[in-house]
Amino acid sequence: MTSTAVHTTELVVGGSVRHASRLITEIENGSPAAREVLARLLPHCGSAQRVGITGPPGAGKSSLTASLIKEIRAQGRTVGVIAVDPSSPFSQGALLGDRDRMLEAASGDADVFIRSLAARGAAGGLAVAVNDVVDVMDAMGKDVVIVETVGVGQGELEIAKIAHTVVLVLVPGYGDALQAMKAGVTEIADVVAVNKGDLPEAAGAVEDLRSQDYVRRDPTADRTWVVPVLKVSALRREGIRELAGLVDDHYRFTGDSAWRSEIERNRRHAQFLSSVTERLRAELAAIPPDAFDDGRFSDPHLAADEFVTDIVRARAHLRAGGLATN
Ligand SMILES: Nc1nc2c(ncn2[C@@H]2O[C@H](COP(=O)(O)OP(=O)(O)OP(=O)(O)O)[C@@H](O)[C@H]2O)c(=O)[nH]1
Ligand SMILES: [Mg+2]
Repeated sequence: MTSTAVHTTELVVGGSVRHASRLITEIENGSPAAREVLARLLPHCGSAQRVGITGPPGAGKSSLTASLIKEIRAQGRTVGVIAVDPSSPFSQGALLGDRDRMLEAASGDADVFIRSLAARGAAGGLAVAVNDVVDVMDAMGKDVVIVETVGVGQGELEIAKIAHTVVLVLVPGYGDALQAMKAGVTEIADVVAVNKGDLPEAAGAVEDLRSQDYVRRDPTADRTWVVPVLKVSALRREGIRELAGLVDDHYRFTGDSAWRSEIERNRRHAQFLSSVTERLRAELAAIPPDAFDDGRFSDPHLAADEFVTDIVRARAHLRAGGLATN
């Protein structure tokens, strides 16, 4: 296995789409073999600019991503795209459409690598897979890695931990929904793109959003980033260059202080937590109903308390005495 892992690592770092695709499939299936390759890929990671594209269903995230791909390629930079499928089975058809649209943008271009990831199972599991696939594309040498995810609930918060820059895509005419989306602007947006700017209601939505100054605070220095609100139209390809420019501005801004290192550290921390959560979930699922025939399940909360305390105690024990021998 190890020699295969070394070989796969070399090929992926060399940019092989075929081997990267195969590895991503293994990651999706939760294969432990993929972990060995990922460990070897890590030293090759860290140069990709990670961009998150999120927003409500149908806001035009995929259309904007397609436009951004063209813009980034025109600048001579290479792109990886991860499209995280919405979990709703009703969007199956739309997903194929998404992919086709993006593939059209990338047609025949070896420097664009697009992968869809199925939002199977728990949110934690998805976060593990998305992060790992980001690392694969980073190690392949992609200059920019874009992650498109539907901004409903968990996905929206997770993308903020993965990306350097989160673009929140909103659309005019949402009414109350737009008000609800403002929470997302406050919490995660680094750049707001009001898409479908070709529609007459767009101007009002932009004005509404601009009337409040949304800021992100640099956790490492006394400075703030004022969240820009930009009107774009993926359909007419208007405002795309400006959008790409703002994403780069934000990326540079975080690079001008210790903020960037903070972002990297927070991402690895989140990745660690979701990896632990995912593995524990699998272990716990294997506990059968007759695991405690001593009747401990008669008070499930107490049983859980004892169980968790045991794990934490074992961990503390390891930390105290096990490190030197490890
Ligand atoms: N008028 C107008 N329509 C647009 C624009 N951008 C996208 N659309 C349309 O909006 C619909 C949804 O676009 P998508 O790009 O699939 O949106 P999405 O956010 O990726 O959708 P999901 O991934 O399903 O959440 C499609 O019918 C697009 O043609 C735009 O700038 N103007
Ligand atoms: Mg989409």
